[in-house]
Amino acid sequence: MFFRKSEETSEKKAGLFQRMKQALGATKDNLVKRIDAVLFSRTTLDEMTLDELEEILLGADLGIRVTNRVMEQIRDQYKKLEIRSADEMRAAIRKLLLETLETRAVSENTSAPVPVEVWMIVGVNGTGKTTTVGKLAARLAQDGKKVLVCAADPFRPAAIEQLAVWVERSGAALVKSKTGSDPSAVLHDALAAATARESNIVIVDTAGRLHTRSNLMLELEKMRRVAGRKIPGAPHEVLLVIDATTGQNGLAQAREFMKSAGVTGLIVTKLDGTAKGGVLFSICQDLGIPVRYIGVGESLEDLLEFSPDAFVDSLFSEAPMAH
Ligand SMILES: Nc1nc2c(ncn2[C@@H]2O[C@H](COP(=O)(O)OP(=O)(O)O)[C@@H](O)[C@H]2O)c(=O)[nH]1
Ligand SMILES: [Mg+2]
Repeated sequence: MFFRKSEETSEKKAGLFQRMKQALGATKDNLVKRIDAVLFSRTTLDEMTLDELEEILLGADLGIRVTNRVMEQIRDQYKKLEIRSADEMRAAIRKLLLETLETRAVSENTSAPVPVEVWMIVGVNGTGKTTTVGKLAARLAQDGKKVLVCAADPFRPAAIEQLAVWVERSGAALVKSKTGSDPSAVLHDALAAATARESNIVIVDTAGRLHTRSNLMLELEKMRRVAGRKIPGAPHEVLLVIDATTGQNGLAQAREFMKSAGVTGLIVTKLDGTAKGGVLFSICQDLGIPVRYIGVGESLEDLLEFSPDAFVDSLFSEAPMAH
């Protein structure tokens, strides 16, 4: 039994890596294949090569800050003759990009185990919060956790119906708001239900907008206070969802949430739908907190745990084709 399980695990890992690779195909074409085309199509590396590389990084939505940081170091290593070949250049870029993703964790969670963990999922409308809540519920339930989902976005009844189907299918429980009711009141009910049912984890879906942006931020703050009063240390995670297809624009919106929502981690969605997945490097560097999960499709199993190594490997793993 034990061996079977570990076999299954490594098989599962390989499957997950394949799924990530497939989802990142367009980004890979737009970033790594173009880097390879520039590096391996000529016999010498020169200033023009460096300029072209810079353009590729910008074109793949890595943003000015990441591009400048990477290119400064590449130019420096090139001048010092530490980089002398296309292979060395490719390896240096890969290493620098990996370093961009290695953000430090906000706080190492060393506190005593709590009876029930509360995770709030926040972000702009349409980024994929509700979908992600459903995926997370399924995932954590599969890991043997007793999950309760709190649907606290009062403005999207149709979305709640969809969420209800997923939550039910995954064996989790759902506490939902009545249209127009106060999200904090729903959260209050959900936390009471979680305590009564001895749930291990509550995942809270929130609204992406209320009447105004500042109203939303105030409501999120209120929800955090309500959670903290009912359960020690709650919310234990506030995960900000960012839609990769919105690029640098989505990053600007994310900064607003960073200011007041107490964000502890990131979830980057829709990486399957864009050639500009390079924005993830920019997100990591600019926001400085860890990406926890990535969304790679619209179905229940399309949420992967994020690992910097796996992400960079899935972009760079294939040897460059001869040109
Ligand atoms: N391709 C793709 N679509 C996604 C992903 N995550 C969410 N979506 C889609 O994005 C749309 C908005 O999602 P929703 O969860 O309602 O966003 P919310 O407003 O933040 O709650 C839906 O059509 C989802 O199917 C993803 O990882 N990949
Ligand atoms: Mg929603």
